[in-house]
Amino acid sequence: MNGWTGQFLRVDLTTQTSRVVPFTEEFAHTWIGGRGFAAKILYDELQPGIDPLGPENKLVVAVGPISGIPAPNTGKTIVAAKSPLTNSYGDGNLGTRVTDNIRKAGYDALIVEGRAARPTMLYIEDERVEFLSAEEVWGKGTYETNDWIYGRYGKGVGVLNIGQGGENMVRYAVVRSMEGRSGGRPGIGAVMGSKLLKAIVVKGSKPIPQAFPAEMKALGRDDLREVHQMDKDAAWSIQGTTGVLPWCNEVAALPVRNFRLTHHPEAWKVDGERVAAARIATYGCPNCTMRCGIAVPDDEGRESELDYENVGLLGPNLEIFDLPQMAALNYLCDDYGLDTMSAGAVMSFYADAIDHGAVAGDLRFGDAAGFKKLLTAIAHREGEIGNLLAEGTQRAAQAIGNGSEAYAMQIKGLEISAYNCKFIPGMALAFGVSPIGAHHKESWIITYEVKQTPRGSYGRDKAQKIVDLQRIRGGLFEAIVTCRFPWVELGWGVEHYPKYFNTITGLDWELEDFWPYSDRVYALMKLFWLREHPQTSRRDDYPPAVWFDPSNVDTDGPIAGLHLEYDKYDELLGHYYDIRGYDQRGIPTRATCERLGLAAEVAAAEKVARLT
Ligand code: PTT
Ligand code: SF4
Repeated sequence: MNGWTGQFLRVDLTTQTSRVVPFTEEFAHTWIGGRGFAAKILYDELQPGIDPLGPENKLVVAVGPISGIPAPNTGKTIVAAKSPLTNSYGDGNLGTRVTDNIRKAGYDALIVEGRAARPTMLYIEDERVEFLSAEEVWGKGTYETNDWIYGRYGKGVGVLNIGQGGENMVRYAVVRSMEGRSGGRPGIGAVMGSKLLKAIVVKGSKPIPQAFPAEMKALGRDDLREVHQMDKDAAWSIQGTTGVLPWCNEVAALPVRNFRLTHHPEAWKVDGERVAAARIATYGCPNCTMRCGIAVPDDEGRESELDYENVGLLGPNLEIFDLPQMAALNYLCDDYGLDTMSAGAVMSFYADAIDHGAVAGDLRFGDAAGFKKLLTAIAHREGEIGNLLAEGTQRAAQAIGNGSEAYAMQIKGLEISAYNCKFIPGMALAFGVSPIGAHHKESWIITYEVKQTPRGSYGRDKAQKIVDLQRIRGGLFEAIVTCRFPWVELGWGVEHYPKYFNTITGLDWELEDFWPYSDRVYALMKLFWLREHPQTSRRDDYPPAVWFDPSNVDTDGPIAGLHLEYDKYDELLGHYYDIRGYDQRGIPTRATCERLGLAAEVAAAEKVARLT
């Protein structure tokens, strides 16, 4: 089968056994790879209601047909499981040398089941699968663990590992790879920890099956060169994603003080220019010339790799405007293997709850030393507060009560990315309808909305734009599994990707042929949600109450006095459901599911939940 190895590797940590599972061409063409494979496997194999941190949960590591092929930015891999934060399908996409190694080892996905009896490192080299002791690095951070693995196997192997956050099952622990990549915001690192799986190491030696390898080699080489030139012209990788911060500040979209404020006069102190000036190293994923991982020294001189999301949520949102201090929080998240975004959001929520008198405490916004101590307590689940905040913002707010749910900045259990949507209705909706919780990755409509439309409008065009972007971002890129940044940041045409896909698989797909696939996988993620949350309503697709609150409006700047409106948001949500063919609870109708080839999946959902 060209383009796919045609095989998964199923590994059982409880019995320390493994077996190769073949899949059909029809399966490959229906689910393509990456997120499609992961969502389908988890939907079929997990019983509804299982504990995401129990041995019944499964970890899926999946690549797509383009992953690992020398072409622009193809070094990405999906890590997925039932999320401990959302209790539904969760995944993340990280740059790693696992990507090409797993395909060269002969697999398109790993399915890891059960729970090891003691801390374990899984070693996979082609057909060889070993269950090795990881006791020596259990309790250690991700940097030391990574070095320990490189010391044994060299730097060419693919590594996925967790830190103390994952070991202690902090619900927003991530999976780490290479020197600075992280993925799996919805707690995929915690799932690894629950299985006592400290690391996965993959090494492969076989060629990746391709229909036209010589043509792909030439195409990939030429396109890598072109993207590199575009990147140099745009000077994009000098600031990486941190370059967007001044714009967010200027248009009042920055999260400041637990999203209370939307801009701050000191924000420039942690912006892209300051990050570029402090840069001491640059990192990138495999097969990437854009190299957006900009590292700066933290307050102890340690390399800390920054992105806009990390800066936004660990800097302004905690009112920390000192770059080395903020970089120290980022470094700790990376070493403990905690999601920077959720960690920043949960700490800002706690400081806000203290501020409001909802809970007693002496932590204040701006107290970098206090936040550092708190992060360490969270990663180790130390003390009542460390343990509580390790549960994530939604659960912490439920425990604290006293009205704190209104400013718990999460949707469906996942903390909101660093875009303050107090008066950006389309982006608020994009967060609201993201099937994995409030992640910007599914549909980043904010620039279209702020630059090209009346910002406060709630027109159907915005719902349509969200669907269009979801099809490309959450659909196409997460299925073929490549980085979307050449397209997002440099304008590298999305039509290049079917070209790679066809050269590798020998198929003849147009761009539009990917949309039914994208719609299928979005509908499946929603059915997953429904099976786990049978009482779901459209309220699950709403952002936090503070964005609608007239007493929470800005008093100055471009959106002074403005806020979201419930009835208009609800109408926009209705448009989204309508375009997608979902009912008014936000669930795909039976007719929609059947049209997308999901008849069996709907039947499975109907066993536990009512469809219209
Ligand atoms: C991603 C999320 C993001 S999205 C960021 S910054 W971004 C945060 N990065 C973290 C980090 O770093 N350390 C840490 N301990 N936690 C972190 N949490 C946050 O995780 C990432 C890049 C980025 S940087 C983005 S937008 C793009 N995301 C892509 C995507 O989702 N799909 C895709 N096909 N291509 C993408 N390209 C870009 O990749 P999650 P990475 Mg990450 C240190 O994984 O779970 O999706 O969360 O993967 O390899 O580090 O690349 O301004
Ligand atoms: Fe990785 Fe950044 Fe390159 Fe994308 S642009 S592949 S995230 S280094």
